Amino acid sequence: MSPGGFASGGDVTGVHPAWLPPEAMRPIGARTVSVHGDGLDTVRAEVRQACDRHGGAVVAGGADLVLTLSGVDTGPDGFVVSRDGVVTTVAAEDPAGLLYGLFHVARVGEAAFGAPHPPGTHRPAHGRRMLDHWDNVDVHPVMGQVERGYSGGSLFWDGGALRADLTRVTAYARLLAACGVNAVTVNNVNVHATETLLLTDRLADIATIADLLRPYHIRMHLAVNFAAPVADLGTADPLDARVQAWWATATDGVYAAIPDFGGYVVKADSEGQPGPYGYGRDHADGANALAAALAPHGGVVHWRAFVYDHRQDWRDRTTDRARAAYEHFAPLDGRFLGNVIVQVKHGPIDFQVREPVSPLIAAMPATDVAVEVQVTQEYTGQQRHVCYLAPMWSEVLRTIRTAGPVGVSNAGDDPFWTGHPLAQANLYAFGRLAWAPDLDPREVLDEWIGLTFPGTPDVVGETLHAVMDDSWRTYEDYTAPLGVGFMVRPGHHYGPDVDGYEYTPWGTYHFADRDGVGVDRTCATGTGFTGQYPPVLARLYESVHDCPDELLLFFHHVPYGHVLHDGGTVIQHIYDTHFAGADAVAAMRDRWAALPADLVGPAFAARVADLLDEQVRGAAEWRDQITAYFFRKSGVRDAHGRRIP
Ligand code: GCW
Repeated sequence: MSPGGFASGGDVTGVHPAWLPPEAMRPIGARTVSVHGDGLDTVRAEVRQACDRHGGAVVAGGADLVLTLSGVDTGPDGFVVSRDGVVTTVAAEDPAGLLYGLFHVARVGEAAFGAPHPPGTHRPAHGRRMLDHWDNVDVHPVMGQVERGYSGGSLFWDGGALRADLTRVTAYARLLAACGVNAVTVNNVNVHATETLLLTDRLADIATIADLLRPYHIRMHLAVNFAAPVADLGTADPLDARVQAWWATATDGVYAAIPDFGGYVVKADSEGQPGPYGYGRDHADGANALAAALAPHGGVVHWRAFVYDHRQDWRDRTTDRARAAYEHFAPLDGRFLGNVIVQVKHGPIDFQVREPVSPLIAAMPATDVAVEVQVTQEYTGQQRHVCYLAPMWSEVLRTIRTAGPVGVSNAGDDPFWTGHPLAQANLYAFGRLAWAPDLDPREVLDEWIGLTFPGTPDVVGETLHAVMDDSWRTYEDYTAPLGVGFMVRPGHHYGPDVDGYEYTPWGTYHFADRDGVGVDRTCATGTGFTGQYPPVLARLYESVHDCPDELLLFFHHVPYGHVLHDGGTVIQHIYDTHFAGADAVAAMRDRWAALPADLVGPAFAARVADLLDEQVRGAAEWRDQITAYFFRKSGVRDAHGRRIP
């Protein structure tokens, strides 16, 4: 049977494969399995289904695979796997750990039943591994049902109401558990009027979703509007006792409906959302008011640091959006209550293809910090372009130890879950890197391939690696030279527009003129942003000679003839990478076309092929606009004499 025929993520008809289709459970289901312990309903149901399908049996003792709750010392969610020659044993100290252990066996496959090995312990690097959905309850007139969503509608909401059929929420929960995610928000951080009511009048809706997530050990969090108390009190001043009491009462109500509720996510004083500045208070005052209400219940506040001036004057060269998060938050270190987590975008600006790591992450030693990455591909091809993001996230997550990553989800009600079928790998990789940041992105991709297309010939994996491994750098090649970002069409952010944002209030990103390009963010002559880094990095970025090439134009304004570490000039690099990037995309399309469609299922193969056509078109447009723009600015010809329009 070809994988295209599988229902995925459980038995959901019409949905095309994601990881863990029933066939991927064969290593478990074809054996005898015994399960020991209480609170293991989900584990038992998974095992029973797998055995029903693959001919194995659930037995009381004497099994090939023993799954047991016992006193092993793994910590929450951890598990221990051992094999003594004939029996593979997975032991965990809590039911979540045993579920993760079961999915681990599915991932490892037959190898879990091979040579004997001593107990190996698996523990997540982070206790909380969270996905945020930017889903609107009402269809927003500009942003639609899902803000920056490229996968159809919301899995949870449909035109103002909770979906009538929530079958796919259960399937989604299963997929998330199988990659390690254990916390989810189901509404947009831009909390509009209807969504504000989720906290109060429409609590039953989120309680219903929480009930579906719970069997897979996923806790519900909610994005809330800082101004929610205004409707009742006329104020949301976080230091006003009535406001604090309002949050305490509302939060008690939430926990009465959802006893294991995780907490709140807040976007405040950002892009028009209300916040503490409106009352002359700061972000610690704001976050602490909500944190105090959650603390008695064990909940947390994720308070976003994405605060900047989106009404700046492009003529003013001292304002630098990159500086903003640090300026607003670093001085507050030490003032947040213990259950506040400051949620920081991985780069200082906004999920661009290439940014340095945000200096704020290292600047708050006394505060829990979560790093936020964008799984939904707003700035990385909008799930029309292949862009496997694990290599980018891995660079950040493996070097920085924080409270736990947060990803903006890319899933929706699309039959492939993620619009572009290959974008499923980003969702999977987010969960795996949140669990184990040191994993090699190529191995993570191998896992996704193995779980999505179990038992297929090697050519499937080879093709997927060829198309995906370097796709992030390829996307960078044709869109964002040497750290320049935001050359996108304003509003929807798809496709090239070099000056689209250059003279707008949202920030200025390339400063190209006839002599040179790049943003001078040095302390010596620029905006001083480099000074926000710890000394070693500050020195590295401050020096035009030492700054890594890929970030050169993020930190420096240089002449077009400036020579890079590889000996080429900036302008020639811009030409070369754009031609090479567009060529690489054409090669990706050819490679995909050579894969027999039935190996991945005809629908899957066709959707990827269609989207690769669009990526080839899009990459050529990027190449032509960027090379033409910089040729016209600089007057420097391409050393290889290629055609620049
Ligand atoms: O990059 C921007 C997006 C907005 C988003 C914002 C944020 C939810 O364009 O759509 O709003 O980031 O992260 O809050």
